[in-house]
Amino acid sequence: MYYLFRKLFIAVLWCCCILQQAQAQTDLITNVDARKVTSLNGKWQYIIDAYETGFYDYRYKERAETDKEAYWNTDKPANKMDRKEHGYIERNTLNVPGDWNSQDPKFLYYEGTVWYKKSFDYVKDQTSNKLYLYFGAVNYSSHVYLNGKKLGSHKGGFTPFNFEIPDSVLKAKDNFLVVKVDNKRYANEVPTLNTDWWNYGGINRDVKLIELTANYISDYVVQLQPKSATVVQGFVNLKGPSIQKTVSVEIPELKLKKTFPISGNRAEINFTMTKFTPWSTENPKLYTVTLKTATETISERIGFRNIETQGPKLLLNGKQLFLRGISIHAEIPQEGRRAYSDEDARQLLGWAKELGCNMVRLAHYPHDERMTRLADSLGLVVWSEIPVYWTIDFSSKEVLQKAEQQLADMITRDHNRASVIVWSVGNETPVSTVRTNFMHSLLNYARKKDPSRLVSAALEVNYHSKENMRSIDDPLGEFVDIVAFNQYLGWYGGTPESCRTANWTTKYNKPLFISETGAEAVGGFHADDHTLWSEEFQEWYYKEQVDMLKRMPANYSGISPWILADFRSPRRNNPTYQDGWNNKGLIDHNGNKKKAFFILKDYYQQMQQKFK
Ligand code: GCB
Repeated sequence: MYYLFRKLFIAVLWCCCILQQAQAQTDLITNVDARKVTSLNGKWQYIIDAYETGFYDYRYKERAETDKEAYWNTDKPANKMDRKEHGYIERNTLNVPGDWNSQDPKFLYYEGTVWYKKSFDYVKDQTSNKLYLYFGAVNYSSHVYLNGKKLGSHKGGFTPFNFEIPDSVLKAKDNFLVVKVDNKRYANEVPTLNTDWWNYGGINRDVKLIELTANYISDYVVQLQPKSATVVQGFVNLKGPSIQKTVSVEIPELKLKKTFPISGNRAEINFTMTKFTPWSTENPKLYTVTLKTATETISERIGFRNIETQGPKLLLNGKQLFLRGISIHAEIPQEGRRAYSDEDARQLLGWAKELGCNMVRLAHYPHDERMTRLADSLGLVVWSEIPVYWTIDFSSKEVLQKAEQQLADMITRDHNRASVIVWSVGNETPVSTVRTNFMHSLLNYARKKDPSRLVSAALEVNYHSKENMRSIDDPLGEFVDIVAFNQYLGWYGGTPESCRTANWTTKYNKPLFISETGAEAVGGFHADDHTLWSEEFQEWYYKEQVDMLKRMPANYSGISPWILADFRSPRRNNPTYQDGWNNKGLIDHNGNKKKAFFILKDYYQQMQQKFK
């Protein structure tokens, strides 16, 4: 009997944990900038804590909340005899947002714990209002404390999260906010130990306080129903005591106002829009959409468009779309750092526009929200991805849950962005039954959460020496909407001439997309085109690739070469030509365009004419 009770007790506890996790997930507040926001960006003081002394005691036991040696507790000695072995000081500050690696040479290769501290004053407008602390992204895991109390913890380096600040914890003056940030890599995390990008640690995106009314809109979708050109379908989710009866959706430019009943803190949205201009890459029309409840009004600019596939064709608003893309890392090459600002987004997407792109692949993880918002207004369609990269532990349920969480948060943050057309669940994952099941679950998860967009993943190519045939027959192709693959013919294997005789095929009657191709070149290094690492070699590689594209199967629907700009990578250790950089960029460390940039630009001009 005792054992039965014990089992029952454990089962109940487990259920509570699951419920709590689900709660944390649905809690993500969207369209944060339309709320009452106070930025906590700026200088934060820090402590480097390689041994995690602030978190574990000398027996390596997690410190109690009240432990005065814990780094979330005050660093001020109470009196002359109070021994303090930690302290935050003006001399040690980091900019937030921003990775730590690029801010001081001592951090360049650092992987471990850094404690961040910020003081702030805050008085709410109304005592009944709720206050949240919002992080755009912290890489990788974080524990957040305010005035010595733990607000929560989070894992995942590229997705937003928020914690409520209870009234009992908030002070009017001098709040002591501490965040433990740890970017150590682990085999059972997402991404895993091995990637081809710099593991930039830190509070890499904006930090905000968000004040909301007691009952507030946490999330909503106002988007065209799949396959419909006129029906808007969606929902509004509210949080807090269920006091609201209705929510209205207004689009003043269309003189449209619809009211929907709220039941159980949720309203289902459904209405028809006739005379409106759909969002497209040529005309990225956005409308101001306003949501109103009795206590809250929030607006944002939203575009309405339809994306679908019909057999081998990709259609935007019913018209065939050819993707003139480029892959992008969230990195500013001239400074070798993570991108985090409006100016950064303008630089990266501005370069993509100069190249003649109508599409960007935001690799290999969700980028800053600024990127998808700017893509909305520039008319760039977006492929958005989670860092399920290479050799994730596909056998682990726990890893699958972590990947799902990142997928859910990426979708929730951006599901009103017209620009985002594809949710990608990963990149170059090695074929096996466990991996296919894992990836298939993620595809299903994304589809269920957002039926209005396409799902995909970047796959690998199978080489058959007979007839020099390269085929895309990864079993995951069965479950994706777009069959995407990476190929480096002429760089990893063969010379660019190999492109002339290569044949391509796929068994899937779906749009075929080349999610990567590329070769390295050191910006400013000139030689003949048969000299590896020279701009001329990279130019030749692109010429041969472009010629080969003419012989792609009929379902070939676009390409996003690797990559817009050079980026740091610890895997790249040729001391003469790499020195810690992957130089496949079409733009170099100084922001200069390499010769290959113009080959791709020419190709895109031709393709734009062809698909007019
Ligand atoms: C790939 C990966 C990408 C790498 C690239 C390379 O296939 O998807 O993350 O950076 O190749 O440069 O090798």
